Amino acid sequence: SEAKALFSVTGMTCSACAGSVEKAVKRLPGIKEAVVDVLNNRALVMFYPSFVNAETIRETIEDVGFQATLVE
Ligand code: 9UX
Repeated sequence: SEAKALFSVTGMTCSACAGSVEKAVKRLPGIKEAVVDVLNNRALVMFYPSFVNAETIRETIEDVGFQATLVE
């Protein structure tokens, strides 16, 4: 089954920032979809919990250079 995580991501100031976050998250194993909304500072990720978890996704976003917190 799949799970969904919504993150608040601060520091993204242009659409290329959002693209970098999407690309990094999608490189992780077990990601079904990642959509990053630069205007609302949100990243929505659908994933398979057998392969990856929300904390790993959050750390991946931070590795790109943005602060990320799990919203729900
Ligand atoms: Mo846009 Mo984001 O020029 O780090 S890519 S601000």
